[in-house]
This record gives sequence, structure tokens and C-alpha cells, in this order.
Amino acid sequence: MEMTLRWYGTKFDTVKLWQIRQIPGVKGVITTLYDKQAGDLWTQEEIAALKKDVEAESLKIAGIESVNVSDAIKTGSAQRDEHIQNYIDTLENLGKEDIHMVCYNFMPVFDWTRTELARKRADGSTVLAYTQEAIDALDPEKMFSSIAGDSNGTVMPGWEPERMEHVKELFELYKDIDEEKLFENIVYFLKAIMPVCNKYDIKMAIHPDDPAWSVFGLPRIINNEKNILRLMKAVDDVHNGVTFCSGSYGTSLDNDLPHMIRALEGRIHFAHVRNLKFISPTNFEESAHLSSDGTFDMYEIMRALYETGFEGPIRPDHGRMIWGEKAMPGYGLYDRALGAAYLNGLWEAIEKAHKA
Ligand code: DNO
Repeated sequence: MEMTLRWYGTKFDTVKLWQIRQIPGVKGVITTLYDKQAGDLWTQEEIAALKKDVEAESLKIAGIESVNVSDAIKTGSAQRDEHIQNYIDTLENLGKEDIHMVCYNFMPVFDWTRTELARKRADGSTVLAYTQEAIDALDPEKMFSSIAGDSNGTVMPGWEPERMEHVKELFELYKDIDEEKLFENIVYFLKAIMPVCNKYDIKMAIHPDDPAWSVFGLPRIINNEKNILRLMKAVDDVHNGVTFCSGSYGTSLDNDLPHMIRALEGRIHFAHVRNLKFISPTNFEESAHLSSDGTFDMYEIMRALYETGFEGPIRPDHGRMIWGEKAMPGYGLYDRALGAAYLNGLWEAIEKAHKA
């Protein structure tokens, strides 16, 4: 595995590349052109400029998170083929710049959903949290404004104000889209992009739906072992792969995370590893990475990755907000750096035990 940190670019991130470089074992970042809208084309020049910024600090781009997929592609509406062509051209430009891993998601309307961005824990840290009761009491069109105030002035991934202004129309677009239709549309999309992925050896890594069940009646298809394996089979090419996000699949206590990792052997191209603390099955908060601070056995998750020969980038995921830091919720420096150090420690121990 290759330890990395997510970085949103000079213009958007409170965390600096020189700080990332000082985290032990981190040599690469996972980044993006954060101001691109889904459906846009990324030019080779824009990608080269991003690469230059990263390499100037002696880091490398380990992959892109995300090249977002437009709602036209997800719903199969009029602009679908135009957006797919832009996606193919973007992949081509990434390939020419020697970038070989792209994370994306196929969630309708909202990317990940949390109901609180700053729930206070007993130690005074704050974390992102979710309760089903809060969702059930909420008008989906108000979802954005209900959380925007807690985002420390940052733009949250998947919650771009430009998109959220049209949230009503977005819901309208999905009115006839059920899970089967959404599945057909993702297969159509993947089949169209596989040739360029093969040409440049670009590994596509789909991020799971978070939480792993339907919110606001919208369909969810990337949420458990059966469904993700179905997608792997439907487009049976190694370039059609997975971002294994423990904190997203883990929202459903029915998902056996180490078992899923083993079932996906060879198809996991990227890993987000973080922990959750459950108060009830539908009320959880994002804890520190350490096993004993949350619900998951992080050792077993890392061991399953190790034993299935995982070689891709891995990143600590959402961290707590600690030590007075002001940053994008989940994406401060301090707790993610602690997470990276902890995951590196687990990996070293697992590796040495295997070699002994
Ligand atoms: C949340 C992230 C997601 C993820 C996208 C991938 O913090 O893990 O926003 O980047 O779903 O496209």
C-alpha cells in the first residue's frame, strides 16, 4: 500500500502540501480540480498545472478523487453522451499525465450525507455524525442549508452550492430512476469508458454510497457485498474497481468489512480507512481511527487488505476536529495525520508478523 492524504488544491484546502509531506510515510496526495463541475472536461494543461504544484513540494499525485459523474450520466438524460465523451477525454488527459487511479461515485443528488458536521464528543473534539431521525424530520431541499453553517467557511465535497441551488430539479430528474435503472446507467457508463481506461491503465475506483441505505427515497446501489460484486461482474475488467471505504460500507452493521475486502480481492484500487462509533444502528458518529475509540476492528480491516495483496493508495479518512484547528469538517490536518501514523503502525506490524 501507499499511504496518502487527500488534498483539495492550493485554492481550497486549509492544509498545505509542506505539512502533508511531514507526515511519516506520506509520499503522495489524492487530489482533484475542485472547481470543476460534473460533466466538465479537464484539459491536459490544467492537470499538468496541478501536478506541478504537487511535485514542487516533493510529493506525487497518487490518484484523483474525484472526477465526478454528472446527474445526466446517472439518470441517462439528454446530455449523457456529451458528458461521457468529456469524461473519456478527461481520462485520456489524466493518462497522458501519468495518473492511473480515479475515484468517483454514483450516488443520486447528494454525495455522502451527514446530519451534523460538528457533534461534540466527551473529549471536546468535534466529529461528523448521522441520525436517521434527523433525516426523517428534514425536507431534502433544506439539507444543504441545514449543514452549510457548520462547514467552517469551506465548500464540502459533493455539496457544491452551485449544485445545491438546483436541488429541486435534481430530485425531479431522479423521479423515474429506480435501483435497476441506476444500475443499467452505471453499466452503460463503465462500458463506454473501459477502452480509454485500458489504453492508459487507469483504474476506476467506485466509492460506496454513504450511508449504505436509501435517503430521501433516492435509489442506492453501491452499498453491500452482493451489489458491489454484481457491478464487478457486469463489467468484468480489472479497470472497473473499487474504493473500499470502511466508514461508508461500515454505516450498515450488516456489512462484514474484512469479508468484503477478501471477496473483492484484486478489484480494490483505493482504500479509505476510518472508524465509526455507533450509538444505535442508525445513529453513529465518526470516531478517531483507533479500534478502541469506535466500533470497527481496524486491525482486521488492515489485515484483510494486506492479505489480499492490496498495493494501491490508502488514506486516513475523515478525522475529528482537534487542537483548535479550523478546517473543512473531516479534513483537518491533525487527526488525519494521527490516523495515517496509526494505520502505518498497523501495517508494519501485520507485515512483520507475516514475514516472521
Ligand atoms: C467524503 C468523500 C466522498 C468521496 C466521493 C467520491 O468525504 O469520501 O465525498 O470523495 O463520494 O466520489
